[in-house]
Amino acid sequence: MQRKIIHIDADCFYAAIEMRDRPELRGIPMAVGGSAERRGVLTTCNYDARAYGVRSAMPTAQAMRLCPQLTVVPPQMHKYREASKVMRSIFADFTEVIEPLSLDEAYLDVSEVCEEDLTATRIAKMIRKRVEEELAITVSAGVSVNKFIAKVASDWEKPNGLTVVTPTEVDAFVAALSVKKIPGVGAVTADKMHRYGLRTCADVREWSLHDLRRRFGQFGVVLHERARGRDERPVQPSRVRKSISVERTFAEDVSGPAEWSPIIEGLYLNLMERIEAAKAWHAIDKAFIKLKFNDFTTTTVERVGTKAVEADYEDLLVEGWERKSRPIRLIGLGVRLISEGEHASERSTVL
Ligand code: TTP
Ligand code: MG
Repeated sequence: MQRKIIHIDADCFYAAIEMRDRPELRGIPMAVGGSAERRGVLTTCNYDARAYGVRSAMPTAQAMRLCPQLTVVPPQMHKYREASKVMRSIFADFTEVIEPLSLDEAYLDVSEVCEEDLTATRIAKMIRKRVEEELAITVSAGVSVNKFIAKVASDWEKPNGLTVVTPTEVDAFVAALSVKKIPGVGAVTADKMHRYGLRTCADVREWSLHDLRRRFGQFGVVLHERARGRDERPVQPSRVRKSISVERTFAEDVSGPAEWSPIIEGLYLNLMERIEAAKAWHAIDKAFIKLKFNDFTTTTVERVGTKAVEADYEDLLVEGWERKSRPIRLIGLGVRLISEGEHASERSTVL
Protein backbone atom coordinates (compact mmCIF):
# COMPACT_ATOMS: atom_id res chain seq x y z
CA MET A 1 0.00 0.00 0.00
CA GLN A 2 1.11 3.51 -0.79
CA ARG A 3 2.07 5.27 2.44
CA LYS A 4 1.05 8.82 3.34
CA ILE A 5 3.71 10.68 5.27
CA ILE A 6 3.67 14.23 6.60
CA HIS A 7 6.78 16.08 7.71
CA ILE A 8 6.21 19.12 9.89
CA ASP A 9 8.85 21.71 10.75
CA ALA A 10 8.20 24.96 12.59
CA ASP A 11 9.44 28.16 10.94
CA CYS A 12 12.43 29.79 12.68
CA PHE A 13 11.11 28.08 15.79
CA TYR A 14 12.86 29.73 18.76
CA ALA A 15 12.76 33.10 17.00
CA ALA A 16 9.05 32.68 16.24
CA ILE A 17 8.28 32.10 19.92
CA GLU A 18 10.28 35.19 20.90
CA MET A 19 8.53 37.32 18.26
CA ARG A 20 5.18 36.02 19.42
CA ASP A 21 5.87 37.06 23.01
CA ARG A 22 7.70 40.32 22.27
CA PRO A 23 5.99 42.28 19.48
CA GLU A 24 8.87 44.76 19.35
CA LEU A 25 10.98 41.96 17.81
CA ARG A 26 8.65 41.52 14.83
CA GLY A 27 9.60 42.89 11.45
CA ILE A 28 13.23 43.52 12.39
CA PRO A 29 16.20 41.17 11.97
CA MET A 30 16.50 39.22 15.20
CA ALA A 31 18.16 36.07 16.46
CA VAL A 32 18.20 33.85 19.52
CA GLY A 33 21.56 33.06 21.05
CA GLY A 34 24.47 34.08 23.22
CA SER A 35 25.91 37.59 23.15
CA ALA A 36 28.88 38.49 20.96
CA GLU A 37 30.85 39.69 24.01
CA ARG A 38 30.61 36.23 25.52
CA ARG A 39 31.55 34.56 22.24
CA GLY A 40 28.02 33.33 21.88
CA VAL A 41 26.52 31.40 18.99
CA LEU A 42 23.08 31.78 17.43
CA THR A 43 20.56 28.98 17.80
CA THR A 44 18.43 30.46 15.03
CA CYS A 45 17.23 33.75 13.57
CA ASN A 46 14.10 35.08 11.92
CA TYR A 47 13.69 35.36 8.16
CA ASP A 48 14.46 39.12 8.18
CA ALA A 49 17.90 38.24 9.54
CA ARG A 50 18.35 35.41 7.04
CA ALA A 51 18.13 37.98 4.24
CA TYR A 52 21.52 39.24 5.51
CA GLY A 53 23.06 35.78 5.42
CA VAL A 54 22.67 35.22 9.18
CA ARG A 55 22.23 31.52 10.01
CA SER A 56 21.80 28.98 12.82
CA ALA A 57 25.01 27.98 14.60
CA MET A 58 26.80 31.15 13.42
CA PRO A 59 28.95 32.94 16.00
CA THR A 60 27.01 36.00 17.13
CA ALA A 61 29.99 38.26 16.39
CA GLN A 62 30.02 37.11 12.77
CA ALA A 63 26.25 37.60 12.48
CA MET A 64 26.63 41.17 13.83
CA ARG A 65 29.17 41.91 11.11
CA LEU A 66 26.74 40.70 8.44
CA CYS A 67 23.83 42.56 10.01
CA PRO A 68 24.93 45.28 12.46
CA GLN A 69 21.34 46.12 13.51
CA LEU A 70 20.65 42.47 14.47
CA THR A 71 18.84 42.13 17.82
CA VAL A 72 19.98 39.06 19.72
CA VAL A 73 17.90 37.71 22.59
CA PRO A 74 18.82 34.87 24.96
CA PRO A 75 17.08 31.51 24.54
CA GLN A 76 14.23 30.53 26.86
CA MET A 77 14.24 26.77 26.52
CA HIS A 78 11.24 26.18 28.78
CA LYS A 79 9.04 28.14 26.36
CA TYR A 80 10.24 26.13 23.37
CA ARG A 81 9.70 22.86 25.19
CA GLU A 82 6.22 23.92 26.19
CA ALA A 83 5.36 24.87 22.59
CA SER A 84 6.82 21.57 21.39
CA LYS A 85 4.59 19.69 23.78
CA VAL A 86 1.50 21.48 22.46
CA MET A 87 2.58 20.76 18.86
CA ARG A 88 2.91 17.08 19.64
CA SER A 89 -0.45 16.90 21.32
CA ILE A 90 -1.95 18.40 18.16
CA PHE A 91 -0.21 15.75 16.03
CA ALA A 92 -1.49 13.08 18.38
CA ASP A 93 -5.05 14.15 17.61
CA PHE A 94 -4.52 12.82 14.09
CA THR A 95 -2.22 9.81 14.37
CA GLU A 96 -0.35 7.73 16.89
CA VAL A 97 2.51 7.16 14.49
CA ILE A 98 4.65 10.20 15.24
CA GLU A 99 8.42 10.31 15.10
CA PRO A 100 9.77 13.51 16.63
CA LEU A 101 13.15 14.57 15.23
CA SER A 102 13.65 17.61 17.42
CA LEU A 103 11.55 20.07 19.39
CA ASP A 104 10.06 21.59 16.25
CA GLU A 105 10.11 18.77 13.74
CA ALA A 106 8.35 15.43 13.30
CA TYR A 107 7.29 12.79 10.82
CA LEU A 108 3.72 11.57 10.93
CA ASP A 109 2.48 8.44 9.21
CA VAL A 110 -1.20 9.02 8.46
CA SER A 111 -1.67 6.05 6.10
CA GLU A 112 -3.98 4.26 8.51
CA VAL A 113 -6.12 7.23 9.47
CA CYS A 114 -6.78 8.71 6.04
CA GLU A 115 -10.23 8.34 4.56
CA GLU A 116 -11.85 9.57 1.42
CA ASP A 117 -12.71 12.94 2.91
CA LEU A 118 -9.74 13.00 5.27
CA THR A 119 -6.74 13.11 2.99
CA ALA A 120 -3.16 13.55 4.18
CA THR A 121 -3.21 17.02 2.67
CA ARG A 122 -6.29 17.93 4.65
CA ILE A 123 -4.68 16.65 7.85
CA ALA A 124 -1.59 18.73 7.13
CA LYS A 125 -3.77 21.80 6.60
CA MET A 126 -5.64 21.20 9.83
CA ILE A 127 -2.40 20.76 11.76
CA ARG A 128 -0.99 23.97 10.33
CA LYS A 129 -4.13 25.84 11.23
CA ARG A 130 -4.31 24.48 14.74
CA VAL A 131 -0.67 25.23 15.50
CA GLU A 132 -1.20 28.78 14.35
CA GLU A 133 -4.36 29.17 16.42
CA GLU A 134 -3.05 27.54 19.57
CA LEU A 135 0.56 28.66 19.53
CA ALA A 136 0.60 31.74 17.29
CA ILE A 137 3.56 30.41 15.31
CA THR A 138 3.64 28.86 11.86
CA VAL A 139 4.83 25.44 10.73
CA SER A 140 5.63 24.28 7.21
CA ALA A 141 4.46 20.87 6.07
CA GLY A 142 5.41 18.42 3.36
CA VAL A 143 3.10 15.62 2.29
CA SER A 144 4.19 12.68 0.19
CA VAL A 145 4.74 8.94 -0.03
CA ASN A 146 7.83 8.63 2.15
CA LYS A 147 10.02 10.41 4.68
CA PHE A 148 12.59 11.65 2.20
CA ILE A 149 10.16 13.40 -0.11
CA ALA A 150 7.95 14.67 2.73
CA LYS A 151 10.99 16.29 4.33
CA VAL A 152 12.21 17.88 1.13
CA ALA A 153 8.65 19.07 0.51
CA SER A 154 8.24 20.72 3.92
CA ASP A 155 11.31 22.82 3.16
CA TRP A 156 10.13 23.67 -0.35
CA GLU A 157 7.95 26.67 0.43
CA LYS A 158 9.24 27.60 3.83
CA PRO A 159 8.23 29.67 5.76
CA ASN A 160 4.55 28.99 6.31
CA GLY A 161 4.34 26.62 3.34
CA LEU A 162 2.54 23.45 2.43
CA THR A 163 3.91 21.31 -0.40
CA VAL A 164 2.25 18.13 -1.55
CA VAL A 165 4.06 15.72 -3.85
CA THR A 166 1.48 13.21 -5.05
CA PRO A 167 2.48 9.69 -6.11
CA THR A 168 2.24 10.62 -9.79
CA GLU A 169 4.41 13.71 -9.24
CA VAL A 170 7.16 11.94 -7.30
CA ASP A 171 9.19 10.84 -10.30
CA ALA A 172 9.47 14.25 -11.97
CA PHE A 173 9.88 16.08 -8.65
CA VAL A 174 12.82 13.91 -7.64
CA ALA A 175 14.45 13.86 -11.08
CA ALA A 176 14.87 17.64 -11.00
CA LEU A 177 16.03 17.70 -7.39
CA SER A 178 19.53 18.89 -6.59
CA VAL A 179 21.61 16.16 -4.95
CA LYS A 180 22.20 18.62 -2.09
CA LYS A 181 18.60 18.04 -1.02
CA ILE A 182 19.29 14.38 -0.26
CA PRO A 183 19.70 14.06 3.50
CA GLY A 184 23.26 12.95 4.18
CA VAL A 185 24.71 14.88 1.27
CA GLY A 186 26.66 17.63 2.99
CA ALA A 187 29.03 20.14 1.44
CA VAL A 188 31.87 17.63 1.06
CA THR A 189 29.80 14.89 -0.59
CA ALA A 190 28.05 17.46 -2.78
CA ASP A 191 31.44 18.72 -4.03
CA LYS A 192 32.56 15.20 -4.76
CA MET A 193 29.31 14.45 -6.60
CA HIS A 194 29.63 17.64 -8.62
CA ARG A 195 33.12 16.61 -9.67
CA TYR A 196 31.57 13.46 -11.14
CA GLY A 197 28.94 15.55 -12.91
CA LEU A 198 26.19 14.51 -10.50
CA ARG A 199 24.08 17.61 -9.88
CA THR A 200 20.50 16.37 -9.92
CA CYS A 201 18.87 13.11 -9.01
CA ALA A 202 18.34 12.52 -12.74
CA ASP A 203 22.15 12.53 -13.11
CA VAL A 204 22.45 10.00 -10.27
CA ARG A 205 19.97 7.70 -12.01
CA GLU A 206 22.44 7.36 -14.88
CA TRP A 207 24.85 5.59 -12.57
CA SER A 208 24.62 1.91 -11.72
CA LEU A 209 24.34 0.80 -8.12
CA HIS A 210 27.74 -0.81 -8.53
CA ASP A 211 29.40 2.45 -9.59
CA LEU A 212 27.68 4.47 -6.87
CA ARG A 213 28.93 2.00 -4.26
CA ARG A 214 32.41 2.05 -5.71
CA ARG A 215 32.60 5.86 -5.44
CA PHE A 216 30.49 6.54 -2.35
CA GLY A 217 30.69 3.32 -0.34
CA GLN A 218 27.59 2.18 1.53
CA PHE A 219 26.05 5.64 1.08
CA GLY A 220 25.94 4.84 -2.63
CA VAL A 221 23.03 2.50 -1.88
CA VAL A 222 21.11 5.38 -0.31
CA LEU A 223 21.91 7.62 -3.28
CA HIS A 224 20.66 4.95 -5.68
CA GLU A 225 17.36 4.69 -3.75
CA ARG A 226 16.74 8.38 -3.10
CA ALA A 227 17.53 9.38 -6.69
CA ARG A 228 14.53 7.24 -7.65
CA GLY A 229 12.37 8.76 -4.93
CA ARG A 230 12.51 5.58 -2.85
CA ASP A 231 12.71 5.54 0.92
CA GLU A 232 11.38 2.54 2.81
CA ARG A 233 12.26 3.81 6.30
CA PRO A 234 9.22 3.53 8.56
CA VAL A 235 8.05 6.37 10.77
CA GLN A 236 9.17 5.12 14.14
CA PRO A 237 7.18 6.35 17.11
CA SER A 238 9.43 7.19 20.03
CA ARG A 239 9.92 4.25 22.31
CA VAL A 240 7.52 4.11 25.20
CA ARG A 241 9.47 5.07 28.27
CA LYS A 242 7.82 5.61 31.55
CA SER A 243 10.56 7.49 33.32
CA ILE A 244 14.13 8.69 33.22
CA SER A 245 16.10 8.85 36.44
CA VAL A 246 19.54 9.02 37.95
CA GLU A 247 20.58 7.99 41.45
CA ARG A 248 23.59 7.75 43.63
CA THR A 249 24.40 5.58 46.62
CA PHE A 250 26.87 7.09 49.05
CA ALA A 251 29.88 5.43 50.56
CA GLU A 252 29.07 7.39 53.69
CA ASP A 253 25.53 8.41 54.61
CA VAL A 254 24.54 11.99 53.91
CA SER A 255 23.21 13.63 57.08
CA GLY A 256 20.52 15.78 55.42
CA PRO A 257 19.77 19.00 53.54
CA ALA A 258 22.76 20.85 54.96
CA GLU A 259 25.09 18.45 53.16
CA TRP A 260 23.37 17.48 49.99
CA SER A 261 23.52 20.58 47.73
CA PRO A 262 26.65 19.73 45.71
CA ILE A 263 25.42 16.14 45.27
CA ILE A 264 22.07 17.30 43.98
CA GLU A 265 23.65 19.76 41.62
CA GLY A 266 25.67 16.97 40.00
CA LEU A 267 22.75 14.56 39.90
CA TYR A 268 20.49 17.22 38.40
CA LEU A 269 22.97 17.88 35.59
CA ASN A 270 23.17 14.15 34.92
CA LEU A 271 19.42 13.94 34.75
CA MET A 272 19.22 16.86 32.32
CA GLU A 273 21.77 15.16 30.07
CA ARG A 274 19.77 11.95 30.12
CA ILE A 275 16.55 13.77 29.23
CA GLU A 276 18.34 15.61 26.45
CA ALA A 277 19.81 12.37 25.07
CA ALA A 278 16.37 10.76 25.12
CA LYS A 279 14.84 13.86 23.50
CA ALA A 280 12.16 13.58 26.14
CA TRP A 281 11.59 17.21 27.13
CA HIS A 282 8.17 17.28 25.54
CA ALA A 283 6.97 14.27 27.47
CA ILE A 284 7.78 15.33 31.03
CA ASP A 285 4.75 14.82 33.19
CA LYS A 286 6.07 14.72 36.74
CA ALA A 287 9.28 15.28 38.63
CA PHE A 288 10.08 12.79 41.35
CA ILE A 289 12.73 12.05 43.93
CA LYS A 290 13.66 8.90 45.76
CA LEU A 291 15.41 8.70 49.11
CA LYS A 292 16.75 5.64 50.83
CA PHE A 293 17.47 6.19 54.49
CA ASN A 294 20.12 4.47 56.57
CA ASP A 295 17.45 2.11 57.89
CA PHE A 296 16.96 0.96 54.26
CA THR A 297 13.43 2.35 54.05
CA THR A 298 12.68 4.15 50.80
CA THR A 299 10.39 7.05 50.11
CA THR A 300 9.43 8.83 46.91
CA VAL A 301 7.78 12.20 46.36
CA GLU A 302 6.50 13.50 43.06
CA ARG A 303 5.07 16.67 41.63
CA VAL A 304 2.82 17.04 38.60
CA GLY A 305 2.77 19.83 36.05
CA THR A 306 6.40 20.68 36.63
CA LYS A 307 9.13 21.94 34.35
CA ALA A 308 11.54 19.76 36.36
CA VAL A 309 13.73 22.68 37.39
CA GLU A 310 16.33 22.26 40.11
CA ALA A 311 14.22 24.10 42.70
CA ASP A 312 11.43 21.53 42.28
CA TYR A 313 13.82 18.78 43.26
CA GLU A 314 15.04 20.64 46.31
CA ASP A 315 11.46 21.06 47.52
CA LEU A 316 10.64 17.41 46.91
CA LEU A 317 13.79 16.23 48.66
CA VAL A 318 13.07 18.32 51.74
CA GLU A 319 9.54 16.95 51.81
CA GLY A 320 10.80 13.38 51.53
CA TRP A 321 13.55 13.84 54.08
CA GLU A 322 11.20 15.30 56.66
CA ARG A 323 9.26 12.05 56.66
CA LYS A 324 12.10 10.38 58.54
CA SER A 325 14.72 13.03 59.17
CA ARG A 326 17.54 10.50 59.25
CA PRO A 327 20.78 9.97 57.35
CA ILE A 328 20.48 9.07 53.69
CA ARG A 329 22.09 6.19 51.77
CA LEU A 330 20.79 7.03 48.32
CA ILE A 331 19.30 9.96 46.44
CA GLY A 332 17.54 9.61 43.11
CA LEU A 333 16.07 12.28 40.83
CA GLY A 334 13.81 11.56 37.92
CA VAL A 335 10.98 12.51 35.61
CA ARG A 336 7.94 10.47 34.73
CA LEU A 337 6.94 10.68 31.10
CA ILE A 338 3.58 10.82 29.41
CA SER A 339 3.13 7.44 27.76
CA GLU A 340 2.01 6.83 24.21
CA GLY A 341 -1.13 5.29 25.64
CA GLU A 342 -2.17 8.59 27.17
CA HIS A 343 -1.68 10.27 23.83
CA ALA A 344 -3.90 7.65 22.29
CA SER A 345 -6.70 8.25 24.76
CA GLU A 346 -6.44 12.01 24.24
CA ARG A 347 -6.86 11.33 20.56
CA SER A 348 -9.98 9.27 20.94
CA THR A 349 -11.67 11.94 23.02
CA VAL A 350 -10.85 14.74 20.61
CA LEU A 351 -11.78 12.99 17.38
P1 TTP B 1 15.46 24.18 12.61
O1 TTP B 1 14.11 23.61 12.30
O2 TTP B 1 16.63 23.62 11.91
O3 TTP B 1 15.47 25.74 12.29
P2 TTP B 1 14.36 26.83 12.52
O4 TTP B 1 13.07 26.23 12.98
O5 TTP B 1 14.89 27.90 13.42
O6 TTP B 1 14.19 27.47 11.09
P3 TTP B 1 13.49 26.84 9.80
O7 TTP B 1 12.37 27.79 9.48
O8 TTP B 1 14.54 26.84 8.76
O9 TTP B 1 13.00 25.48 10.17
O10 TTP B 1 15.74 24.08 14.15
C1 TTP B 1 14.72 24.23 15.13
C2 TTP B 1 15.26 24.95 16.35
O11 TTP B 1 16.38 24.26 16.88
C3 TTP B 1 15.75 26.35 16.05
O12 TTP B 1 14.69 27.32 16.12
C4 TTP B 1 16.79 26.57 17.09
C5 TTP B 1 17.34 25.18 17.38
N1 TTP B 1 18.65 25.01 16.72
C6 TTP B 1 19.80 25.22 17.47
O13 TTP B 1 19.74 25.49 18.66
N2 TTP B 1 21.02 25.10 16.84
C7 TTP B 1 21.13 24.81 15.50
O14 TTP B 1 22.25 24.74 14.98
C8 TTP B 1 19.94 24.59 14.75
C9 TTP B 1 20.01 24.25 13.28
C10 TTP B 1 18.73 24.71 15.40
MG1 MG C 1 12.27 24.56 12.02
